[in-house]
Amino acid sequence: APAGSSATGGLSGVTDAAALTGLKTLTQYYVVTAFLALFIGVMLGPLQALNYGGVNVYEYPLLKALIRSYYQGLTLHGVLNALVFTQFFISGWLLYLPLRELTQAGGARPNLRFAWFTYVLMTAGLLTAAVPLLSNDATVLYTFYPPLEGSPVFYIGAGVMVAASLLVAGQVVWTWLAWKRAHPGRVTPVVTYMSVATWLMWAVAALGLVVEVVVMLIPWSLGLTRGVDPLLARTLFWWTGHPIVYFWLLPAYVSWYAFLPRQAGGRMASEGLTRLSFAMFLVFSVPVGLHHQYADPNVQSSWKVIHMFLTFLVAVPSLLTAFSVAASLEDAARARGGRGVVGWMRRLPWGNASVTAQVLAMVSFIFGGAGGIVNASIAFAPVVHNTAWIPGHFHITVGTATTLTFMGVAFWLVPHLTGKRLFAPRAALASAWLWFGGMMLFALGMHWQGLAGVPRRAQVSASAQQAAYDAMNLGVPRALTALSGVILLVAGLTFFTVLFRTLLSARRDNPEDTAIPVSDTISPAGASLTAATPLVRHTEPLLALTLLALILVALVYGPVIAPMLANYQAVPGQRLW
Ligand code: HAS
Ligand code: HEM
Ligand code: CU
Repeated sequence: APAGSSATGGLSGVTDAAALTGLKTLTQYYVVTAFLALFIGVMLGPLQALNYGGVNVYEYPLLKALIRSYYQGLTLHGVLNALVFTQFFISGWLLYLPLRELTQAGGARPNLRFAWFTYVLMTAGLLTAAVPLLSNDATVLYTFYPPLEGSPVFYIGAGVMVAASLLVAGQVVWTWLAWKRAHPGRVTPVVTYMSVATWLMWAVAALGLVVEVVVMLIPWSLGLTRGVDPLLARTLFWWTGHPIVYFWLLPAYVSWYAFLPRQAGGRMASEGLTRLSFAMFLVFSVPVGLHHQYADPNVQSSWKVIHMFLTFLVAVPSLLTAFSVAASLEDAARARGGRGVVGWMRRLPWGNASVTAQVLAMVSFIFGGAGGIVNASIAFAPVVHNTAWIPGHFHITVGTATTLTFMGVAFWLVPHLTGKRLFAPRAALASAWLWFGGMMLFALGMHWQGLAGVPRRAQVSASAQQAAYDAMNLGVPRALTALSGVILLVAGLTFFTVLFRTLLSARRDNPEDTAIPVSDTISPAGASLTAATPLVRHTEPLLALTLLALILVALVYGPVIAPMLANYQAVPGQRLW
């Protein structure tokens, strides 16, 4: 790599090697903060699973001293797991990978000072939001729908966190553009391509939430406005709320496409197809939010149906991904001597905790994705909406496809970043199977209860609701749900023991310190754009695709939001806890 000055400014004189070492330390901070949040969040989950097993543990004095109510616990669980863990992990992962790849390709260098600034800002946002969450002043659940009104400190902290993530997005895009200027006519390396596409998608997605929080919720919770319009707030929330699930999923796809094949002994199937999937996510992830609002009044059904069809369209790149990653796993297993139509699967390296965790995460996602298609179908939605089916759906998407993939990644990433050996690889392997088994049972129990009509977000085990719940005769799914909570507690404790013992070990003797498992490709894209296939050439201009995404969003949200603005209903806040 050329030793020239930093293309991102501010760091001339620092060598590439020193910049990469600094980036490793920063990434470690992001990843460890993420897992600390997950640790607390996951410890609350089994209590909720017991609730859906008919066992109320929220009256125990010890627990009562820690959390005031079921809903304070549920708010912490949703926020820490789905918002904090994901955002910190992804900000580290999708900052490190592209900046490292671009630095190694030459002509671009990370601006470490700016990168640290974003980490400090994000952490400051988290600590700010944590105060009202812990003091029971923002028990508004992770969706914070108005007119539920939390402390302004919560909305400000959350807003700062999101702003920090957008600065990470900015740094990655900026560095990529600097690299492009230094290498005209070159094809963007594939890991950077996937990362930049994900960040650009998130930038378009985040607009809804930013407007909701900055223009509506913060002034309102500070008492500067009389009220807010709940319908408009929900619409802006789901503008971001659906694509945020792809912001959680695509970083897992990066691993499935780029690293898992090498770890399993095979190759990525096709770089062109990989780029096509990410380009499709960039364009189609956002204009689908109404599939969370089929039950909302005052939104025209025709727009709900249009969002439904666009939802089916955005399932296509996931189906492409299923094909591609299955092909690369088959390539790996056959290279290891696998035979037969399905028999090859036995030859995957099932002894490797990182591979096993990720393959199991994929298996869970087959069911999670199928359930998503059911949710999205406007004819089925009324049966499952607001029932226990929905937590069933998202614990095998974000709770497993994403989380178990990130756990599997951590099994090589943490040793890579720290130079420390993975503690107890067999315990790591056990934690992956326990998590997968626990979540599949959880999903079975919760989907089943949902079909029977058990509501989500309900303390069904509390005395006021217990009789009605008992009368539903759901012994089997209730038992499955309670049992899954216990299995998941064991899984979580095993995983965190492995992780924290690895981090706390004094020895830095990991022989694979520098290895990132980058896969070769069966059909590569090549280096030069002029020689590349039309697919590669047309998916390369990510900024133009972002513009296309913005136009599409304006087309399908403009006519939905305009009448809401024209009929703005200022509703005063409520505090129900
Ligand atoms: Fe969802 C609600 C529809 C994907 C998360 N979703 C939620 C909520 C969350 C969530 C958190 O349309 C709750 C929000 C709340 O609190 O109210 N979802 C979908 C659809 C998809 C989908 C159509 N969801 C996700 C992902 C998530 C996630 C991804 C997180 C990461 N979801 C909905 C709808 C609702 C909803 C409605 C609202 C429900 C309501 O009524 O409130 C699609 O993107 C899914 C496409 C996926 C596939 C599967 C592809 C399979 C792959 C694996 C292949 C495996 C292999 C393994 C190769 C088509 C890629 C091979 C194995 C070997 C052994 C070799
Ligand atoms: C909600 C259990 C891990 C994200 C729930 C609910 C249960 C539960 C029973 C439904 C509560 C209700 O609707 O009243 C568990 C267990 C876990 C676990 C036993 C593992 C030990 C996770 C993970 C994530 C996650 C890893 C994401 C990374 C969520 C979210 C909600 C939720 C976003 C929705 C909160 C809301 O409705 O406001 N969890 N969970 N959970 N869980 Fe988990
Ligand atoms: Cu959605």
